[in-house]
Amino acid sequence: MSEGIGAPVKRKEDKRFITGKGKYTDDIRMENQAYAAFVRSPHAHANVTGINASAAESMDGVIAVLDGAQLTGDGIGNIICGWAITSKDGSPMNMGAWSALATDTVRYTGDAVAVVVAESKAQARAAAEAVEVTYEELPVAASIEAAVADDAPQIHENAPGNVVYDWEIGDSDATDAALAGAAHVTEMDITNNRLAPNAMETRAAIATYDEAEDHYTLYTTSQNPHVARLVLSAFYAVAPEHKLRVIAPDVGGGFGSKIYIYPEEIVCLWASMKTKRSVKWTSERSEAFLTDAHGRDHITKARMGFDADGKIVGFKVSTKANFGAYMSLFSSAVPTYLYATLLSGTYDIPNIYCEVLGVYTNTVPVDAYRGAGRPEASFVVERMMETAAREMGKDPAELRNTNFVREFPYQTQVIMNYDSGDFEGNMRQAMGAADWAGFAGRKAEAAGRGKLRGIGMACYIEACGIAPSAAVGSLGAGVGLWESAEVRVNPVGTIEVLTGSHSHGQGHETTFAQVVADRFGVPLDSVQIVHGDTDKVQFGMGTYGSRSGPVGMSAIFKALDKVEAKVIKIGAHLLEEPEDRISIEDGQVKASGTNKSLDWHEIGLAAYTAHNLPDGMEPGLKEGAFYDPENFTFPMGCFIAEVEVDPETGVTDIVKFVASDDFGVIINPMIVEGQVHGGIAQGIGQAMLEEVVYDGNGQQLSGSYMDYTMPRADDLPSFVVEHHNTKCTTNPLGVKGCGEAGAIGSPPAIINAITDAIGNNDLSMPATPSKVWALIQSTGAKIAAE
Ligand code: MCN
Repeated sequence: MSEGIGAPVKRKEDKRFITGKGKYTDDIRMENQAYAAFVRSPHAHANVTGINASAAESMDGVIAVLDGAQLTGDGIGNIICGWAITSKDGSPMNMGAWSALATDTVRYTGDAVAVVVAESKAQARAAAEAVEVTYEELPVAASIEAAVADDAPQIHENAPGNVVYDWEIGDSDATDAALAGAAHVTEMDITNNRLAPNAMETRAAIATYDEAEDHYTLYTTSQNPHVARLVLSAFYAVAPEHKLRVIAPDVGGGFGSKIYIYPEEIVCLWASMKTKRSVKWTSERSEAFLTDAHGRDHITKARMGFDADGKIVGFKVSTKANFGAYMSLFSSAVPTYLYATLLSGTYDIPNIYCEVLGVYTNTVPVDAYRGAGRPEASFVVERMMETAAREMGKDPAELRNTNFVREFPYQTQVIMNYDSGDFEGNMRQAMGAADWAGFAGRKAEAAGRGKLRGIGMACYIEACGIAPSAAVGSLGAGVGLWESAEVRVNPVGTIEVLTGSHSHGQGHETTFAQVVADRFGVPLDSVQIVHGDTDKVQFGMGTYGSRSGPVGMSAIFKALDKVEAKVIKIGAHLLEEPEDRISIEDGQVKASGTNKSLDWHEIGLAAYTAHNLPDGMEPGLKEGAFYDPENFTFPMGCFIAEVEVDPETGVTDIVKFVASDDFGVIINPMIVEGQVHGGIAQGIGQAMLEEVVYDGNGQQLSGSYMDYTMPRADDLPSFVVEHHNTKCTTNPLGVKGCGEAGAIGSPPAIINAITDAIGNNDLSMPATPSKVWALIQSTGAKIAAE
């Protein structure tokens, strides 16, 4: 079946996207719509001592100026964090209050204080500037170091020392003992730089309150509209769940940053009720830098011990994670259950211990960004492996090979249970494609041209499709992490699939349709994927953590099982043959051993005319399913980067980048390759170019594309993407997620390559030319002195 599972069909959705016909939130125009502009704090930490809106209120076009006192007065709840983490001492995490509009105190530059609703965007903005807010400035802690210092200002009253939690996993004593007896211990201080997500479409919302129906509609740039509806109604009390419709239409990328329910959506809904107007807000790019949740921002100390044969005996990690000024929706889980649980990497490590200190700072909240915790884990593990190999004089590939997990299922010391993989197979494939063996010759040739050539490897593993619901619930998650689907076969045989996953660039309209086309042998074009609307789709948990393939498609698969069972019954009845002879192939229902068959549409018609169905069968052909995974899926792979560094300037050129991934069964190889390309580009961006920088006063110095460097095509080489797949054993399709892998494996591969080239392990991300140049100077000076 050329359009089914495994076919590299072009994306169905691209017709509308590449012809400019996509319909994004900002494209929605409501009758009687007004515009919101937020009054934001210019200070990172201050008490709000007064708000004078009288000048703004009298300006042209201004409908209302609303502030935090009115918001809380109307009973709108504080913003929640959905995963409760318990500290070492058994105490719950310290949640500071976060009101969608600040009441007494602002805690980061950009914190919203008030909103102006006006007839035009320009009028709203002008009036927002005219709102006079008086502040009493407070001392600022804009970094982890500043927040944990003895004299640090207190950011939330109920979080002494700015500590959100002090969490641990693993066996500390056993790990200490293993490290004490190790033949070699590698120690590193590792920083994971802070990133801004930068989806192409900035966040936007348009909210409408229908007074006659007492009903709200919110169009929003969301990765999970059902979760948004649930949280908005259950926790923020903006509207009751059955009276709130949330629609996430076409969404131009999210990368995690559109999972959360931000203040602006809450305020637009509330303001639509207050003003009886549709209220629209579209973020400026500079507003996005200030207010979209950032990613990463860890400081880590790690020690890895080896025996005389190079076998890892223990791994001890201590991490400090920056949460920014408030706990965003998923944030607490990122440096704990999405990070520390991946610290076994692809290796059999008998003793692991990790402690994580989560801290508040006067910066925008930090939450999941492509990979969420797993890039940080993979960076720590793979930098340690490479550095250890160098220190012990071992080949980094062979050191990894000595330690690979080889038998499955494999229970790590940090919760995860890997179901499948052939880690050495991926490494050998990548080494072949990268011509690992020929590197010495290329290095010598480059040296002849005055260039420093280096090669670096990373064997990442990650966990996708976070699951099962009962397990995550026992670890503190406030939601279940299943997915739902409904498959509707229409009377004419066309098929609609309603899914709780949300596509914002991942090509679900194509790959999900391929799963259906594959099952029944129907044309891809006869299958329509419906998503992103709480009034159409029964329920859903949305898209993040590369879950839509393993979890979303598995829900569809289960619903297809039910549809198939009914089709077989109808076919058997109509063809007057036993059910065990009936099969569905190439869009036909056939009875084996006979020449009897029915076209696919004849089944649909029979189901809905209901003139001749088996006794007792309900008419119609529509089935739903909820799928709760029994385990995560564990995509893994080996990435190899080869770089040339110009010692005169510190400029690094990536000359080759090879990826060998294991994604289980692949539904659409072209879409998967695109996902890997995008992920690698983001990972290279983190490794070489991107960093959010705050100054000591909490002012963001990297708040525009003049200061924050996104990777561009000419920063990237042509990637070689290979696969060596092993089927996932815990979901019906055998699929492992692919959406984050590139961003997880590439930063360590790049930094390992650059540090190999310059002969200095002490390189932090982003590896900017000035940093690399300075290290070359200090390495050269060190060598000269020796
Ligand atoms: N797929 C496949 N075969 C597999 C695995 C996946 O054909 N073995 C297909 C899936 O059917 C889907 C796509 O690949 O069409 C990605 O699937 P999956 O890995 O399950 O990831 P999700 O669909 O859940 O997407 C989420 C993931 C994440 S977490 C981030 S962050 C990210 C990413 O996807 N954000 C993206 N890729 C992105 N791509 C775009 N363009 N924009 C974003 O915001």
